[in-house]
Amino acid sequence: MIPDELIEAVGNARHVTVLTGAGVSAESGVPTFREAQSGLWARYDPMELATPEAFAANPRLVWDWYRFRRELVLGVEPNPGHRALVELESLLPEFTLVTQNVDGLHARAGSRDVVEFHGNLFTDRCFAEDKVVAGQESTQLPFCPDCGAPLRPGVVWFGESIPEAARDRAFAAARDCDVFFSIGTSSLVYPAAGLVEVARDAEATLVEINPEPTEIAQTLHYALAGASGEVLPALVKRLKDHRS
Ligand code: BJW
Repeated sequence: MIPDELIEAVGNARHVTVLTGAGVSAESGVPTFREAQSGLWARYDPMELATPEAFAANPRLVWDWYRFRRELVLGVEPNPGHRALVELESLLPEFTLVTQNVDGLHARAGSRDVVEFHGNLFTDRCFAEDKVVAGQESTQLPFCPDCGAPLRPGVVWFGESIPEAARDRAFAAARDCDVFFSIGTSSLVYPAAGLVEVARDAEATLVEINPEPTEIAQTLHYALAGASGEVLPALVKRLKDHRS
């Protein structure tokens, strides 16, 4: 299932860059962004809740959704895919992990330096001044202690810019790598979906891991059709066998 040539390419790589998406957390029990929501949230489309317009129109609804998700994530654990990425990092000279996920599960698994492209579910930001503020858990609508404006979750919504430091690091890592992995993402949301094109221009080996090959799969060097919690541990094992 994993070709020898790919193991050689990863084994000989100077710098590997990995982009992860919601699929990597699916096996922990965190629903992906584009699968239908269940229970209380079944009638809401995440694409319509994750916008500044939705927050301005109904902050209570949007906060209820994010508080529900905070609780959900606090009740789950990193899975073998997250843990395999920690091990992969330790086997390579240079490794950059960029995630679109806001759930913090890579860090909880032990990844030391995660580029959080779409922010973090557990931080709060001031809706007026856009700065991160120490949030306080509350059932009320939280307000900025400095200016009194509403606080909002510290994530990146549609139509908003990617935090500059994360964007710069992610694009530099895509430009600099010799193997680029796109794992558990539908590759539909930009600018994250543009990283693979930057890596292509840099002549990196391009790899996707996804049980449902995406629209870009055919344009990549390798599309490994499977769950990240199965394919990544197998890849790490093959890499270690190859080295011994
Ligand atoms: C498994 C699995 C298993 C299942 N193992 N895999 C250029 C062209 C067109 C549009 C744009 C463009 N540039 C910008 C835009 C607009 C917009 C955009 O991209 N829209 C598209 C929908 C077309 N982008 C933006 O607005 C961005 N801002 C920006 O560019 O600012 C400047 C600008 C603004 C306006 C116009 C032009 C420029 C910001 C994007 C922010 C995205 N934010 C969200 C919400 C975060 C907060 C939250 O979580 O609530 O980020 S949206 C959502 O999508 C979330 C995710 O990080 C992101 C990506 O989703 P992901 O991770 O790919 O998840 P899914 O669910 O889509 O896919 C899961 C995959 O896993 C599937 O493929 C499964 O098969 C797979 N899977 N089980 C492995 N076990």
